[in-house]
Amino acid sequence: MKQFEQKLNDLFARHEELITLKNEPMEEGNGVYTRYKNPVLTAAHTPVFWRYDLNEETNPYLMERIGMNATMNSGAIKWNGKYLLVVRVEGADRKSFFAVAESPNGVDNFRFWDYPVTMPDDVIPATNIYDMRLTAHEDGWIYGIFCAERHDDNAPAGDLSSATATAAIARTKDLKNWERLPDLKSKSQQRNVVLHPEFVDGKYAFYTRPQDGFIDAGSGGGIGWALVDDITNAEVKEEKIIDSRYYHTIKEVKNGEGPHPIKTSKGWLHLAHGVRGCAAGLRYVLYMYMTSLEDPTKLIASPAGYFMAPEGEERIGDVSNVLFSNGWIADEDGKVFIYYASSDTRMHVAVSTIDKLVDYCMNTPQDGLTTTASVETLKKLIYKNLKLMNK
Ligand code: BGC
Ligand code: BMA
Repeated sequence: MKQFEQKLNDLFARHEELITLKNEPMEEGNGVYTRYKNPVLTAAHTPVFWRYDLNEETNPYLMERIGMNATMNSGAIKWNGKYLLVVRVEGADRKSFFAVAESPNGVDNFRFWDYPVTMPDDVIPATNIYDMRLTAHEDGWIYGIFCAERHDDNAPAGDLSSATATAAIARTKDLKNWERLPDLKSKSQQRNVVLHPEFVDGKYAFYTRPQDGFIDAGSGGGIGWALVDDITNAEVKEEKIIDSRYYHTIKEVKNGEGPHPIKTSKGWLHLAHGVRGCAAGLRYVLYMYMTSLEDPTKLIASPAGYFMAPEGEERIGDVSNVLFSNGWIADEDGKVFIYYASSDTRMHVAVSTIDKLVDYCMNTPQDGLTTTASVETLKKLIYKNLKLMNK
């Protein structure tokens, strides 16, 4: 066999080995969820034919031509019996794009569809798009809400970093052909906007995240809620904060809705991210909360602290100390696949059940917001346990 052909075969064989690797649950855990051992997607999982020119005449050294940097913050949906992620793939050029990866079981064997998503532009094209939340809405469409980022042209000359964030809206029936609707109009910048799956009072309902600037949530008090009459010309008129930020918590600096909440008999189950600042930069962790079925703006459970935080290799990456999730899948049998990215670099899965997650939300003590309150909460549990242990 010619050398080029041999190298090509090796490349495909190694890739195939990587993407068909069987994933295993990790043994030790806290009982709430089970992490899986291998990341479900990394940049190396992207197809060989995205990265290499396979023609010997135009690529005699068989070198990578288009580098892929990361696979992260993915929307998720179960579709035709398959577990689909709409992945935020980031090229070596720092542009993110969406691409669908499909798995037969939700934990391994994720394979990218041949082509990335061609997302139509809004009137003012964005420079970068990322972090899609998928919602199969009761109106019959699958919506993708994502962040569209543009350079802030009001910034002083030479400032090439100031940007604006808006919530972009697109919809599809097949996850291949996307119809772009106008970006969500809002007084403030928006990131982490999510569409609620049901109509509320006959309107579309959005989880929002008002923010003063591109990075700063500032006076934006937390995760908001807004009703919208017309999805084809969506505008936030009134915004109500439903999950607030607090001093000295894991969501002191920012918080944002993850994927859309899961409907359970006890209420809407939410996964979100919380951010605090420290000497090492921003630390992103995942947390949960629940809202009422009768009034989805009413908080009914708010377990203290984080639900998941970066561990081991998860801590390290392009933006270290970050866990971020914008996708999960609740299966028919009550199992929940939580897809999360670590450090803006790779995708992982953790598995739990609706019952366990509801139990976690309802029975994890709330944050008393002071050391004194936390110690009192701890003492109550110790006292109960010691009595049980006859001590
Ligand atoms: C990045 C996002 C990040 C945002 C705020 C964007 O330019 O692409 O990953 O969340 O900035 O830091
Ligand atoms: C953002 C998010 C994510 C990202 C995180 C950390 O604000 O929207 O895109 O994972 O920062 O960089």
